Formats: sequence, structure tokens, C-alpha cells
Amino acid sequence: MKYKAFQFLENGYIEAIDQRKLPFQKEPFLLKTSDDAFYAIKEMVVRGAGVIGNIGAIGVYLAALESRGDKHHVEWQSELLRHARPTAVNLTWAIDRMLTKLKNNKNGNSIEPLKKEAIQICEEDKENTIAIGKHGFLLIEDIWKRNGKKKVNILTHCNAGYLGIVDSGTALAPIYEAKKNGIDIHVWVDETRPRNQGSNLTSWELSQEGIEHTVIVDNTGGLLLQKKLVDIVFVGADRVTAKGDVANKIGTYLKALAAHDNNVPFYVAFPVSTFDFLLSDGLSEVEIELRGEEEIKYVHGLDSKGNYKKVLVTLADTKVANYGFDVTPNRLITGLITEKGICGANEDAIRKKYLN
Ligand code: RUB
Repeated sequence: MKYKAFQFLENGYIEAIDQRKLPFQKEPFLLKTSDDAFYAIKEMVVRGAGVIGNIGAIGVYLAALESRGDKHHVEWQSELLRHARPTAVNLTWAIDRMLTKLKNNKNGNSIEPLKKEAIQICEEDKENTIAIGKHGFLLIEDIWKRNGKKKVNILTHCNAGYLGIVDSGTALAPIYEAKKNGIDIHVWVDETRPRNQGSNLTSWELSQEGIEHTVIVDNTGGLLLQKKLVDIVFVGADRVTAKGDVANKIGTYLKALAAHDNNVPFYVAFPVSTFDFLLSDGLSEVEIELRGEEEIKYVHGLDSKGNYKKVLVTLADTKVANYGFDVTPNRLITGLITEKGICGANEDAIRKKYLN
């Protein structure tokens, strides 16, 4: 099975694109053990809620591969994988699915059933993101028709494209669909400090697809929204509560506030597996990942001679705080796009659509 962010190899191992090196180098990262999968998630070799879930599931399969039939090893490694990163619910969701498969597997060898289940999870994401693209596209098409078929300007934050979820992305899926349907689009890409998923990954993806885009620093969105240079905002999600609060990359909330203040529609796109129906109030209940100081203190890139460099951008002993995610309250969100369609970000609409 071959996806844009990773592929299953003939020998049973997995090869992922090392996202830490994009857009400057496209290098493979080989996953042979469940520890490799843990490392890849923790160190953000791979990232994005969907792909974290996929690699988590693959990690459980790799644990079976290395276990010599020891079920406890698979269970132990699964618990390690579950805690590799805390905010995206897709990781724990995928691990639970794999553990259920392991528990229900009655014939001794669990390697093949677990491999099949991991592939099944990836295939479902693939189908779901195609559907998300089609639903979200209707919103872009509507704006395009209403503005006299002029260019549609879209703002996005972080990377919720095919590097984040196989194989069409979530926030970027409607954009890919619009391009396919010949609609003139332009994407404002938030740089997304500190790890620059926007300037490094989203801009790389959009370049690969030939989609016009402009990278902006994270504080620019407010001005663009005030000046009516943005028609619609699409972001992804790491965890969505039963009342529609959304945890996503740090800075998402500020974009939602600015969009709300300027009456610009703000949509969140994600597969149903990103819902955490056990939670209600996102701000008090979602665990926000705190990451290391290095990500803020250093930036990575090429120098004028084209050499890859890591550069300190603050005094080495300066205190920094690196919150990875924030929570956008449902009142700021125009709608939620999943594979099942679009609904309001409120408890009633969500219950009606997903829990009945
Ligand atoms: C990624 C991020 C993405 C969501 C949705 O954060 O916040 O917007 O995970 O991703 P990080 P997707 O880079 O820290 O993992 O829709 O691609 O699953």
C-alpha cells in the first residue's frame, strides 16, 4: 500500500517521508520496529492527527512482528505508542482499534490480522478525505459563483494536507478538489511557528500540486481578514469535543477570532475519528501538548550557500513556553466538515448528525 506520506514495503516494513527535512530534502525514514514508530511520532518525523493515528496503528503491527508471539509485548508497546503525543485523539483511537483486533484474534498469529487492520485504517482515511474534499468544495464553489467567478482566497493554518492525513488531507482537501474542478484559487499559508508546518510543508504540498499560494507570518491573518482579502478559512483538527470545541495547532484560535470579527466563514475539516464524544468543554478538558524549548529557540533552514543550518534566534538561557495547540470555542466556528457532510459546531447539531 502506497500513500503520499508513507508506504508499506514488500518486506513488511514501512517507509515514511521524513517531514523534518522538507522542503529542502525529501528523505525516507524506515520503520522496522514499534520503537521506530514511537520515535517517528514523538520526534515529528511524521505528524498531523491522521498520520499519527496511522503510524500508531502500524506501530502496533510492528510490535506483533517483533514479538515472537508474545501478546504482552504488543500490549506494552501499544501503551507506549498511545502516549507518544497527547493532543490528537486519532492516535489513541487507532491504538484502541488495533488492541480490539488483537483481543478478538482467535488464531495464534496476530501479525497478518494487525497488518490488515492498520491498512484498513489508512484506507478509511483515504476514502474519508476524498469525501471531506467534496463537501468542502461546495463551499468554495458557492463563493466563486457569488463573486462572479473571480479568484477565491482561502486562509489555512499549519499543515492539514496529505502529509498530515492520507491521502487528500482535511483542510486542503476542498482546495485540491477546487483545483481539480478548474476554480481559480489562492491560498494564504500561515507560516505556523515554531515548527513552520505552513512554510515548510503546506507550501511544499501546494507547490507540488501547482496551486497558487502565499506564505505569511502568523500575525498577518488579522489584517488580511480586515481588508477582505480572505473569503473563507479552512483548518484541520486534532480533537473535537461533543459540543464542537476544536483543538488544533497553536494560533488557530486567534484566526477564528479575527474571522468572526470580520464575518468571514471559518470551517474545520476532519474525519469523524477526530471527535472525542467523551469531552464537552475543550478548554478545560483537552490536554494541550507542551513541547521542548529548542523548537522556539532555534530555526532551521538553508544559508545563502545552500547549506542546511540550525540557528539560535534568542538568548540561549531565555525562558520560553512552547504550547503546541489551542482550543477554538464552538461559537467562533461556522461549520464542521467531515466525511458525513457539514454541520453546525454545536451540541444539538452534532448529536443529531453523529450520535443518533
Ligand atoms: C498538526 C495540526 C493539524 C491537525 C489536523 O499539528 O495541528 O492541523 O493535526 O491534521 P502537528 P490532519 O504538526 O503538531 O502534528 O487533518 O492532517 O489530520
